[in-house]
Amino acid sequence: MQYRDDSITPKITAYIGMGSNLADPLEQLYRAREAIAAIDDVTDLGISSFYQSPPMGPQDQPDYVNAVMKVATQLLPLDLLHKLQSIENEQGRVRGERWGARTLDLDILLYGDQSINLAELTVPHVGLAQRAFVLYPLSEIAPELNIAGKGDVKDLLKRCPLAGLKRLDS
Ligand code: A4P
Ligand code: MG
Repeated sequence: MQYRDDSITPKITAYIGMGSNLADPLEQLYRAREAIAAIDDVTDLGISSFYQSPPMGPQDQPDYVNAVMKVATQLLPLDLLHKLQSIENEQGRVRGERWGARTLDLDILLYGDQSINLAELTVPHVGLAQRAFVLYPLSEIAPELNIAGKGDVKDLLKRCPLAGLKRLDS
């Protein structure tokens, strides 16, 4: 954990992309939300509806369920990433082939308006502007969002094919 002074560190609004396609995906996402909300110094500011979509990447895997969660935090980006990776591991994430099936995937989509280019962390998340399973849930909870260098979420959404995405009844 890096040093910081809580009295001067502002709270950052971050958006976390959540995905699962194994071992009861909806249940995985419910559990993940609770685990994220329980991280010290993370406040749950809400979650989108849940969306089902066919896999992007290898096709020999089940459909995914995705959602986007909004949080406020003073955690530094890498500290937040490591907390999210611990939650993935606790929920049985096994890292196999890239874009392969997983019990839980937690991606930092946005961290305030910061651009981060580290070996371990790219923010905004690389696929953000092209993926229906990210843009639809994100636009639900942040319809007025502008993503630096990419544009308004509303406009990105208009250009993004649905690709089989369906909103699940809650
Ligand atoms: N990493 C870099 N930037 C970030 C970030 N912003 N948030 C690094 C989280 N991690 C980030 O991730 C690999 C490495 O990315 C991490 O070690 C971290 O340091 P991973 O979760 O281990 O592997 P991955 O998820 O298989 O790879 P990748 O490239 O992150 O895949 P994506 O972009 O997460 O896509 N189809 C549907 N329908 N729905 C999905 O949610 N998801 C994927 C995975 C594929 N197909 C899908 C879906
Ligand atoms: Mg990932």
